[in-house]
Amino acid sequence: MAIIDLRSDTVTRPTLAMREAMAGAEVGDDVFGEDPSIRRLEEETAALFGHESALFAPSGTMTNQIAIKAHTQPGDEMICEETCHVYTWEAGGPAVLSGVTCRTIPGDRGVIEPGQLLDKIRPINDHFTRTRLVALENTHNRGGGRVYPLDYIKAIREWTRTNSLILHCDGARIWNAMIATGTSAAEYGAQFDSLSVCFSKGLGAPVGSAIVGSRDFIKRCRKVRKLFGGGMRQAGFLAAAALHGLRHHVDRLAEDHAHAQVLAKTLRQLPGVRLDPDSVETNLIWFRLDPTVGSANQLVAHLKERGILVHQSGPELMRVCTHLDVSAKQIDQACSVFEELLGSRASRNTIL
Ligand code: TLP
Repeated sequence: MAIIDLRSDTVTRPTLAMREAMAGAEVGDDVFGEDPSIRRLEEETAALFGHESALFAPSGTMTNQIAIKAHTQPGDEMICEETCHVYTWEAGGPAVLSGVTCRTIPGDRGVIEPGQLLDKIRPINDHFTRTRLVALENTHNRGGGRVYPLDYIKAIREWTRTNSLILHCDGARIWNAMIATGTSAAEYGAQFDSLSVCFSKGLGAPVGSAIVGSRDFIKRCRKVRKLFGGGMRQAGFLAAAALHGLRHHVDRLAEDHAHAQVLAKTLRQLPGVRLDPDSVETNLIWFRLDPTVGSANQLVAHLKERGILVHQSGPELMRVCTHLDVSAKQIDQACSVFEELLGSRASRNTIL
């Protein structure tokens, strides 16, 4: 049975063309700064976002945490949205790795309104931490792949600048935001001191992320990457895959977004299913199952028996994600299975 894996866009396997690019990659020792493929990827990524420099690293978690450490001193505070990845899903990285406290703010589908920030800077006083950094996530994972509105980002940028704070973007899926809105990488890049961007999600590379920022900042990041054990040697094979994704897989994200709309339309119509949030802007759909219909455990197990994998988060909450390895035909198949399992009682073949 062919598996339709909707758990995450991290599950994609390299395409044939990507594998060919990997096989032909020129490589060297990147800890010595001698891997030509990594240097090319770093230069191209930095230029795309209009920044001076970039640094390749094994994961988005590592690039976010390197950026936080390079921007802060122990005892500093970072402001972020309460369900964001850097705070919720990175194993307490800011506290463990950087000695940084997080001041979390409730968002609307992951988005903090600029006005919510105005009273959040701690006064300079012996009692308080130093407010140092603000981190935004675009698109926002738990916010249902919501795109951060550009006018909000600009207003927050203005406020951080006026108050000498640093603004970081967790742009693991910034490519999806670019395609959903037509905003260029350079326009997003201009709003932030640093961005973490992932090649191993929508762009389909097997491994790898980059931090983008000023030359001085990236120099500090390089040292932190070494400290975190993220210095790789002949990793140009991975950079070649990332570069292939960057050059060939950005525009096609529109397909993933269209597929997500098809899935969302089906899920919305099913009794007992509630999208959370209801709006779907890119490739992520979070949804809840009413416990009177069945548990997420049961649904996940029934879907798995039929070859459909979804991500589960707790007793009611699940996520499906569209990506390069799921075709339009497979999306239709997945919709049919959801309908078979959860459609109106009259037409339902299986009761959870
Ligand atoms: N997110 C993963 C899981 O950790 C939840 C996923 O399947 O979505 N920022 C954001 C916004 C992310 O969603 C992720 C991955 C990361 C950073 C971390 O990237 P990796 O997995 O490369 O460390």
